[in-house]
Amino acid sequence: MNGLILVTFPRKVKMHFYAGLVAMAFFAGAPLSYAASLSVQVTDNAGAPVENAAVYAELAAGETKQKSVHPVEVAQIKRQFVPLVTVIQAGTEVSFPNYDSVKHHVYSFSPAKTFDLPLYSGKVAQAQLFDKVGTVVLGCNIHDKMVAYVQVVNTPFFGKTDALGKVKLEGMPPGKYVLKAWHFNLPPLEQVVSQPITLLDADTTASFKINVVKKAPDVSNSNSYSY
Ligand SMILES: [Cu+2]
Repeated sequence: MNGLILVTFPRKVKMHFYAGLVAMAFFAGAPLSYAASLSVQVTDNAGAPVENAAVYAELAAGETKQKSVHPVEVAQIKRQFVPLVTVIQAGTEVSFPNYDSVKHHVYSFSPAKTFDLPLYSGKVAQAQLFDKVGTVVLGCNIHDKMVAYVQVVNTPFFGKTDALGKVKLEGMPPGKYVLKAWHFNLPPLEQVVSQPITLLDADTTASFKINVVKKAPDVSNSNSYSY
């Protein structure tokens, strides 16, 4: 209803009304159709940007009804999983197409999703439904160095940081959230860090400084087979 009123105001006037109406609607608990965004910066303790952090905002009041469960792919290219990190909402199907000439055998022992796709080529492996929240670590039985991560979250508002440690979550209704960040190089018992955040307008920013342990780049290939 408020949205219909807003479109009739000139832009500058609209901005002032917008903030007020958003706050009113937010505190009245009215359904909202506004789309705010949240820009998040993730750095390590030294201030360096952290890439491939999963960042997601859960509504503080509980589960959102919105869904973002478009099927995604974790491919195998040149004996690596691509991408290294995937963030999805619970209920998403993930397929594992193999673009290599060698076969792969993709598996996970993680409680959030345990599965096994015996040796295959091409796109024949059946898509898997990821319906539980948690971290899923993917491996390949043939190539020990292959690893990838799927962070399954309980919200449609998610993303992962780029090389500058930045990510923008969009299409969010104003409200109270718990903003979370996950990274595979965080110590095992603190892999998810969180902070409360309130979205009242379109330009909210937040930052995380996380305690990642940088692993040395692994250039050795001695454990992988050549078939
Ligand atoms: Cu493999």
